[in-house]
Amino acid sequence: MITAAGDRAVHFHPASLAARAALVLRDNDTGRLVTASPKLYPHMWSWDAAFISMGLAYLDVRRAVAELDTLLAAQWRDGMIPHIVFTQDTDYFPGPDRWGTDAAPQRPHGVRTSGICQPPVHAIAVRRIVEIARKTSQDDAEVAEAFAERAWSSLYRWHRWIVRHRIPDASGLVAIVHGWESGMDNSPRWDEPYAAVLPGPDLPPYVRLDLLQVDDPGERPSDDEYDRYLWLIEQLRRADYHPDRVVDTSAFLVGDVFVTAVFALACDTLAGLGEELGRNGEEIDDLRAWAARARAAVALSAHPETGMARDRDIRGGRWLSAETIAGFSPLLCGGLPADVESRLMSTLDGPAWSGHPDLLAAVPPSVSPSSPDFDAKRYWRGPQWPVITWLFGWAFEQRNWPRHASEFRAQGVHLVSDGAFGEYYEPFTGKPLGSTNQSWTAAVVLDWLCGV
Ligand code: 2M8
Repeated sequence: MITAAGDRAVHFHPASLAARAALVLRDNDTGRLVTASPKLYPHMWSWDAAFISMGLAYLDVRRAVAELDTLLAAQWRDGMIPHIVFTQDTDYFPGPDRWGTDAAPQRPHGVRTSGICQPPVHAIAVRRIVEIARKTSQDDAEVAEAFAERAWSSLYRWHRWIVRHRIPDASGLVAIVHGWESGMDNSPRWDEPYAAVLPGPDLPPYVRLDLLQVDDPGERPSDDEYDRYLWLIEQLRRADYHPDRVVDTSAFLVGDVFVTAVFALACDTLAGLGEELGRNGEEIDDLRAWAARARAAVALSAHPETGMARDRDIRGGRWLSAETIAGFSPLLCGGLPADVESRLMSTLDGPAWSGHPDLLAAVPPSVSPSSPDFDAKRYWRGPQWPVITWLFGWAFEQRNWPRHASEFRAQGVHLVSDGAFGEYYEPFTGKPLGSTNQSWTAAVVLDWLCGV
């Protein structure tokens, strides 16, 4: 097993860093799936699995494909890809019993899962696996293309589920019913909507296990936040996880600009893949139309001068404007007028974000250090996340901004060069926080260092 380094005086040479990243993925591999991290997250998470499969593709394309096959085997019968696929491990809370999804009629058979979803990055991973495989060998290319062929319809159904069940209001934004669906669990983006989530006296008691796995509870969400997370699960259970009833009854319903931008990117990516594979024209037209609508919704949410995108509290009927990385979502998917877009890019490069003079690595923190909400070590409230840096860098490549893409790659590598594969990093000291040997960090490091 690889021991985490995490000493900023140590800088691994790229070849050793890549070798260590490969070991992290191998050590976290249960055979059926790679857990999100060794202790804190001993199961498969949906968007982690997508990034992990990309990293695996550099090691073994068949193993990469198997990872996504495991995830897709857990797809719900209505099309939703669940946010957690559980292993037998009992060290994570809330586990499958607390979710109570065994009673949901549309659950998958033979596997236990949570009952919500996460950002739809999967088509991006499939695209990347095909690209990586095509550069390695004819055999790998055939394996990856055959997988893309069989995964395509499942991903189309997943995207259709989002359109049918998660675009509930005129903003056109993809809505989430739990902060965990955003992937950015305790971001200040959700402070206002969570303030309106009032846990009932009948919230069943529980014990947090996550705090046992970190050095400092200040790196994780607070107990108050956890009560709200658990209360929302209670509401989802009571709605039997029926997709429309959930949207009607959840105390938390927010149009998420980041998820919407990812959805736009993923729809276009899946459409492009479908064209290559000779798929049905109508489905490809659907995907292109969904991408255009999502891109327009992100642009519409943006502040007309700064270009910063805003989430929409659908329950509360108001726009939200916390200064977080999600504000830059229009840079992921496009859609802003050119002058506004270039202002937004300058803000990202500027002193409140990646250009802050005290950052160890010039990549954007999850919250601006100049915001009153900033907390340098608490999870999604300030630390830098390698996986988010990767996603922006990848999108910049797609958008034909190679200078920005390569700067994000170089600075991302600088951030993780201590070899600890932190889940997230304290932006000024570069201290790895949360879990070490986090699988998706190892995966994006492999793509940065071995990318084609
Ligand atoms: C974090 O979320 C889980 C809940 O889903 C948790 O805190 O217990 C988030 O960072 C999420 O984005 C990520 O997918 C997951 C596993 O890495 O951990």
